[in-house]
Amino acid sequence: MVEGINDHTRCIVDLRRHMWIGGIEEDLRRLIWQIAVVGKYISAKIHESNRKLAGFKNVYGEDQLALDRISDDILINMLRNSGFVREYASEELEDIVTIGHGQEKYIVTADPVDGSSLVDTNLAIGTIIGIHQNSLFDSGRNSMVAALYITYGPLITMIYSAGKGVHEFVLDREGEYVLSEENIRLKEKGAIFSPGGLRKDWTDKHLKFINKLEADGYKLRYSGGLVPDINQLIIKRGGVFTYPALRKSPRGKLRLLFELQPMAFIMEQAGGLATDGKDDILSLKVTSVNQRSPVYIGSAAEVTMAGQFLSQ
Ligand code: FDP
Repeated sequence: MVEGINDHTRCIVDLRRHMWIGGIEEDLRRLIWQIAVVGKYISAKIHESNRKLAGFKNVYGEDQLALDRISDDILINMLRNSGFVREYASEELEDIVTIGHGQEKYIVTADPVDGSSLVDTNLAIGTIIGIHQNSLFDSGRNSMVAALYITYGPLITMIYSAGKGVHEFVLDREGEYVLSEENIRLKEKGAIFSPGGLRKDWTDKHLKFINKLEADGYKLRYSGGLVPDINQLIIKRGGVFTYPALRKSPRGKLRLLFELQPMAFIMEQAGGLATDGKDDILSLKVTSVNQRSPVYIGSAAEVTMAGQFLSQ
């Protein structure tokens, strides 16, 4: 528990106060706060969007929701005016964008609306943010200082880590992010698994790993949205999510900068692991904005076991 917060006052600890008490550096906590506020606007847009497609494609050739573009615009405008951000990279844009004067401390990566294929089904979706201090073309381990994600589900929740543990906040009816879980730590081993990709496209080694989880009685929990699927592991304190190398796409599906680095940062801070099957996600050097990677992320026992199956 953060020093100075006792059980009695816990329920009224909001995000700003939590970061201040936790000793997060001022600019960083103001930036995290501003991004969390953008989550409220994105949530409002989700309600307004009426689940309509905009009818054009993003840089990966996927149908792009008006919602994706609007959310990206809201985020970039806020960051441009924040005074803390010199560069912005988003899954919705082709290149890194300079938005500051060059002296600002941070670079932000964003997947403003992840899980867009779920919007029409009314399943949970999310926003994923990475905050870097150095260059994006480095490893996450060398450049990241914080990460957060917002889950838009029946409740709106925000999980952040600025390198001092993982903390969850719930957006309450007054529009305040209120602390709900502090210093979340995964167990060594969990009970659920979320396997991405089609079984027919998996490699034999990956298939054997999944067969082992099934034989050991792990429960299948896959929503098709990275944010709720990772959030499930964090809140349930363990298990594994994987989007592996596929026969036709050896780099898998998920994007290193926008999806995997932020989730790996949070997962490690919660005592879990995130690898590409061999190396830590945070140790992979980024060479392209669009870089993808296979991923095994979750509690230590399952991610380590995945590595053993893949190296056989
Ligand atoms: P989506 O295509 O709906 O945007 O990378 C995006 C992502 O969703 C992740 O949120 C999710 O984990 C993954 O793709 C789901 O992929 P599959 O549809 O292949 O299961």
